[in-house]
Amino acid sequence: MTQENDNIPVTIEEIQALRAEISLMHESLAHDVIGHAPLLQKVADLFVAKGLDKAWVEKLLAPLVGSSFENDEMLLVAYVLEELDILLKIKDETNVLDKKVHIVVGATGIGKTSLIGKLGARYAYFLNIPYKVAYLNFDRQKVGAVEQLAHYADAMNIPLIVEEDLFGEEYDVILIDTAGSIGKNLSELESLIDIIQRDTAYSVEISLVLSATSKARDLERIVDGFKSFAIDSFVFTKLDETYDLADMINFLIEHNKPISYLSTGQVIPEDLIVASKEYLLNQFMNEE
Ligand SMILES: Nc1nc2c(ncn2[C@@H]2O[C@H](COP(=O)(O)OP(=O)(O)OP(=O)(O)O)[C@@H](O)[C@H]2O)c(=O)[nH]1
Ligand SMILES: [Mg+2]
Repeated sequence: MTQENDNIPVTIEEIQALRAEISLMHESLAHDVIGHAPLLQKVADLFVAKGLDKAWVEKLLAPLVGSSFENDEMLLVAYVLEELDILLKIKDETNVLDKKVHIVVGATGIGKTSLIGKLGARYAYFLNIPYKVAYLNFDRQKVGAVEQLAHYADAMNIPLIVEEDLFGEEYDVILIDTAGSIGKNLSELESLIDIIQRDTAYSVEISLVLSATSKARDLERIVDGFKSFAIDSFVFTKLDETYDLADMINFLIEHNKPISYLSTGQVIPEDLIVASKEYLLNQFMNEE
């Protein structure tokens, strides 16, 4: 290589292409290495059969060839679980010391309004401190959308407020329900968020609701559809409808964002749990 060549500026695209190439080489190397270590191969196969991303598992296990772990199956399984435990992020249920507006977004029929119903009851009645909670409906498209939330509001004695009430700052937690197909209301919701942040004392938290029954590519498509929002946490619903949490776990690892709640059924307010690594990993390992 001449001196001149050394000075040619490298573009971002070239660096990205090199990275991708190195990553591919790394993957195939990991695959070869594991292929020569029967027990590592067995443990890799176990997790791949459970649905974890093959390249991810192989890259994780390959460096253990020749280590003291190599001949201990239980240790190898524990090692992968430990890594998952590190990578999964949980959003602690914050003490609502500051006033909070919690906006729930997500695809149609995923369980947003049910979640709002459950969260309202939780904050108002089931925590150490009874928070002053209100519901607000931002679903301007679906006929009957207000009625569903109004029904929960009625049943749980939680007020259903309108946007102007945000300025009264009377509540600790305001839960905002949105339309599944935010579509043309996207900019309206964005400007509501701006107004809340600028003109009220509330902080804004946004959760993207996803279904544990959705396939990997659906999850990607949905998260992409909501990328203009600063998503604070994911909520997964319909955990009662599937035993296979692999797509969800791969997704959480890939996106490196915390999960806050899990919805485990249709019963309001009971079928809601605060997300935990123990629960997710137990479910993942004990699928049947
Ligand atoms: N099995 C199961 N069903 C659920 C769960 N959460 C919600 N559902 C059901 O899913 C259906 C849709 O729930 P909604 O809460 O109305 O969903 P949504 O996202 O508000 O729907 P849109 O407003 O139409 O976008 C209802 O029949 C709920 O009872 C869950 O965790 N498990
Ligand atoms: Mg709804």
